Amino acid sequence: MTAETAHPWAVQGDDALRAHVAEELSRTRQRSAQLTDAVDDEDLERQHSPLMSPLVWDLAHIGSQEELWLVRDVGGREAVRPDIDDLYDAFQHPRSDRPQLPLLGPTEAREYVGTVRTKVFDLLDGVPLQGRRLVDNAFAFGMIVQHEQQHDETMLATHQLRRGEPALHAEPPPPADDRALPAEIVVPAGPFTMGTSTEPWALDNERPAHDVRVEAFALDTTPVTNGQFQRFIDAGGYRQQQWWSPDGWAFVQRAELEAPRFWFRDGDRWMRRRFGHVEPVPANEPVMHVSYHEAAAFSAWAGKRLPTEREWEKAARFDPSSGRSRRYPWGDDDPGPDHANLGQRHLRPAPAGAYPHGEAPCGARQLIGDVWEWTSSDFRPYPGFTAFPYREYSEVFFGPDHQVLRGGSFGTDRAACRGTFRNWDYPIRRQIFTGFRCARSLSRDEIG
Ligand code: AVJ
Ligand code: FE
Repeated sequence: MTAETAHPWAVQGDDALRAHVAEELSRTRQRSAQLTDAVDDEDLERQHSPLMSPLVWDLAHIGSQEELWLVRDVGGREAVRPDIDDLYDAFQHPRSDRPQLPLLGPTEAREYVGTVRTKVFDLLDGVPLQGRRLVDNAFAFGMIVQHEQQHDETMLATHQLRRGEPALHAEPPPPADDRALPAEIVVPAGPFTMGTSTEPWALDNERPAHDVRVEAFALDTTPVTNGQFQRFIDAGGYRQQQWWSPDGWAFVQRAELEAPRFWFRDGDRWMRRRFGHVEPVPANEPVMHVSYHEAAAFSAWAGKRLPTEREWEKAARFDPSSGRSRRYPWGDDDPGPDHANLGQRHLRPAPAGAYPHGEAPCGARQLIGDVWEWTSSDFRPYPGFTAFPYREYSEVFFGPDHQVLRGGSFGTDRAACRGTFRNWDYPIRRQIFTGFRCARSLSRDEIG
């Protein structure tokens, strides 16, 4: 029998649910507007990296998905722009080709997303939120909020790739707690409930809840820092084949890697470019912009390994006092500013050891927010998985090509992140806000 904490939807009653949807849609649109208003039209249409779409593509794609699911499907309304469905179908055109398409310009794209949103607010008043799986608990609206937030994080990654003066601004994150933390914590062996069958806006790949057994393991209390990663660089780790998998070694040779992306040397110190600022690499901040291969090589060099996805989720959700899995490391409350660094509130990860109120029962910190964390697991369906509402969200990505990322980054919104949330990417990707922490299997003596 699976054991999730009972977490009734904080929003109770039909009117409150509609109000919550409206609030989440508006809050999210403000972020999309901020990301796209921060630069001029030319910048919006330019491709800042072949890895990314022009920002103006992301903006109209956000509107296109909202039109497809909310205006047409949920609302049963007439199509707004059926002529542009193909342009904004991510499966029709690879990111690198998107600048060549006859895309909507910045003014047209803004008008389009505004028109769609007006129709959505209009239909939100009257549409039934029950009786059909797509609308139960306003799921389709939650899916569209998350979709827009995911593209906002993608646009934030485009901002990081963009050259030029800083265009975005935010307060610095909170400092590390001054109490000394142990380097690693231990999670005892035993079963726990992974995934969810109760979280209303959880996406298909997080479902259903199922019990898995996890052997005892040790996990780093915090993500690996820049200072720790620099010791690997200084020790020659990028040039020593013994730490790398065959694929990792081939990649590091071919791409001639010698440090995380956006780092460069200035005399004998490491500098980095961060949203247009050039600054010394801060030693106590979680490392980011490393590929899975670099994370795995560091772990091997440190005598450790990356956690499996199961281990990561058990550390983040399992509450030994109740035997249940919770929504977040701190419990079942929605993330607040004291729990985790999310939502682009800050434009960088907080130092390792920050967010004492976000600590998990096992003692691990910063599992949610700051940096995505590579796991050693590839992206697979849970037992009992069914694609919903479309195969192209998760199912077509299952298999050995994608590695699972957990926990969200400073650029992930709270609506698009929870203890069960699964992200994935190719193991060579470095432009995303991704770091890692190490794990270790325990020897028989340590288990006692
Ligand atoms: C879940 C972040 C891998 O951005 O590629 C966006 C989410 N799916 N539009 C991505 C997504 C369709 C997806 N990730
Ligand atoms: Fe999308």
